[in-house]
Amino acid sequence: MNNSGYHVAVVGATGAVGQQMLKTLERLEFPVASLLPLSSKRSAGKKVIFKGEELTVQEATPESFEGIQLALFSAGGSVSKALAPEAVKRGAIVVDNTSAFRMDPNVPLVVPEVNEGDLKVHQGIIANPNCSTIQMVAALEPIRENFGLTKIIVSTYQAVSGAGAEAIDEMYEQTEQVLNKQEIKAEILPVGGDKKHYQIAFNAIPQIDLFQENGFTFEEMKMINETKKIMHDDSLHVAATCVRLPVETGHSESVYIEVEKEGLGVNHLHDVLQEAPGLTLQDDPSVQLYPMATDAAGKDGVFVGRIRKDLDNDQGFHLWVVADNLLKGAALNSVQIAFSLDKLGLLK
Ligand code: NAP
Ligand code: 3JN
Repeated sequence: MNNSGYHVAVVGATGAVGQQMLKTLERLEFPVASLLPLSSKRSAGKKVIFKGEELTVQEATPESFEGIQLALFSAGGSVSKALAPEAVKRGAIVVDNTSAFRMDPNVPLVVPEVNEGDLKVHQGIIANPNCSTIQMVAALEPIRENFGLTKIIVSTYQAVSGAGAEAIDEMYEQTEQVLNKQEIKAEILPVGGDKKHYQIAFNAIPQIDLFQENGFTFEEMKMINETKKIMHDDSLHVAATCVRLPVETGHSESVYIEVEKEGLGVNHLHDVLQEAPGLTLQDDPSVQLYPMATDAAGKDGVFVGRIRKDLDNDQGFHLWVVADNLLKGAALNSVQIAFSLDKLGLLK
């Protein structure tokens, strides 16, 4: 394809995230010498477009990674567990978009604006955090850095595209079924592997991923554990409630925080957020300016608004944080990790 750049494989190239990975590598002009799109047997032989060229999708096998320098994985945790070590064995660096390795102490869990330095010590696999975690830590890190952070309580309003291409189809099909007064078929959401499925059209489902023994869902536990790991603070109090909404793309979050510093005003938070890389402050109630999923969809970065000081706690603040879950929440963050690896001389 090209003599300069890296030999890159995208595992899950036919999926909702994988498709965005191809587009983001192209759009941000990551140096790609060759691109290998991989999927399951089902999609082998299909075509994907990269830089105007039709590429044939191949079934992912251990041998697929011969000669690959960078492998971006987003084909589910079981695929990553089986194939990421095979890619590493063959000399590739893996950026894994699943939860398979995120909490492994030998695996850096990275949002470049927050903890790029963690990339320096790795054993071949770098983990991309959960989408809901990424946008929250990107928004809170400048506050933590400047004013300290002791507590986070977050409620999410997550788009269906976070649950994959089939969940997007299910939302549109059910919307037509409701409007046409037909029987509603629910087969995917809230989570493929659970006993019951519920209507997402015109609904809000307070379950993302499977329930854990402590009553939190796995998505909620990902936000809690990943945030502490990325911010290097086990003593940080974090609680999460994750909810699925009938929005196609763009996760929104209502975030309550408590800071260490006393006597701050909203203006102090504005000042640090305005300067922060990858963040856009959209906060002006006088002109009804605040972030919304429909505006954030298709855009890079994280949008923050509705910042209020708590009425009872001097150290408490409320924020509204929105981002495209397939871009900053997944594909863009993975490609930014790849750029960071390149910049730090860690890609061979
Ligand atoms: P999706 O639209 O359902 O796509 C799944 C992709 O994985 C497809 O390309 C599929 O290929 C491929 N795949 C499935 N089984 C495979 C196998 N055995 N070997 C190789 N490829 C296989 O799902 P998605 O929304 O893109 O999400 C994919 C994964 O990314 C999720 O499971 C999750 O782990 C991760 N993810 C992470 C975030 C985040 O928060 N950072 C957000 C969303 C997703 P076929 O076309 O052959 O089926
Ligand atoms: O539901 C969302 O909005 C985000 C979903 C992420 C997701 C979906 C299936 C499996 C993940 C993830 O990245 O945390 C996983 C997983 O790998 O555990």
